[in-house]
Amino acid sequence: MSYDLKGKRIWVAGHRGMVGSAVVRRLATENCEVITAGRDTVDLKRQSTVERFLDEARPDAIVMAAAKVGGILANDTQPAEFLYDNLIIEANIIQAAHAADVNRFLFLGSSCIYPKLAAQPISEVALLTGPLEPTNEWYAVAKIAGIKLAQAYRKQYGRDYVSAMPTNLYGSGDNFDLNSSHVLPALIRKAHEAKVTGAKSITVWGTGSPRREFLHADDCADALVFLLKNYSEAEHVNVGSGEDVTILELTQLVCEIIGFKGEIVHDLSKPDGTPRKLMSADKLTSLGWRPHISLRDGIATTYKWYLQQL
Ligand code: GFB
Repeated sequence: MSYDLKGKRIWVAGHRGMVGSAVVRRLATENCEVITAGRDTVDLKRQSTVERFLDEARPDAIVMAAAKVGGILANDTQPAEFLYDNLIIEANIIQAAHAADVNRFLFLGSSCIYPKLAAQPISEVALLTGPLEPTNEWYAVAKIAGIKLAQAYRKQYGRDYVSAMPTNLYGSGDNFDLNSSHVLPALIRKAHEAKVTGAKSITVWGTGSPRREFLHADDCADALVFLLKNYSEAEHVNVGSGEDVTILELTQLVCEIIGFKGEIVHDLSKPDGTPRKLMSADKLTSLGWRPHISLRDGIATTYKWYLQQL
């Protein structure tokens, strides 16, 4: 399968977010026209405004990077928003895409769709084979529904809608708010602030033993454009680096890159979440894609971006 992007009009929904902005940057190197719409133009939670926008904009393809996202604490404490916002946004966009006769669609999910205790590395067929991780089951259920919506429009209407499941992402444009962020931006901020204030320690949540896989947002965007051009099957595709580290190892790496030499203290009142979620990269690798940004280089450039924002 080959989908030629040349001359195509592509709407990147969620273009202000970390992933959406990376996709816009990546698409700028293709011979296509990128369409974006701010919140003032399209409220993605209102079906009529999404329908009106797509009816006028008439893109050839859509990359759906719009979502309510957050780290383990945000997921655990705002279940209503993580479930409702994500369900309504994806339902509105996918249905309106079909209504506006948009035949190519790339839906983005997350590695948390898989069962908490799935065999590692997790392959695509593990979906819906066991109970979810409780801290993010709300988000996971919404994302599973998104995969199924894309499959349903493919099955019933022959739409060329596909889904990609990125692993834990990080990079420029990430959220560094300590209550709602994912672990990597939180650690960058904590290590930086500890270094500049001369603090003796930084505090990480949980035991430090959970393992996580990380992928830079620019690598993710590259993989997404690759899939847009080369993939057309009902089954979703994992998008990851194929390697994972413990949260303690990650903390030590961040501290080394930033130059913080103090102690690492654990806050055991905070959740660990799922023990491990390393996805199998076999499917994407066999299609011909590989990541290019190492975790060390990715953290260093993300730290640079963070410093520029201060
Ligand atoms: O990145 P994170 O928030 O999300 O946390 P999940 C990963 C691990 O890092 C957990 C630990 O074991 C956290 O306890 N951790 C240590 C920290 N220190 C910190 C800290 O300061 N901040 C944060 N945030 N974590 C999310 C899901 O799960 O992953 C979402 O909730 C989504 O639904 C996302 O799927 C990719 O990897 O646990």
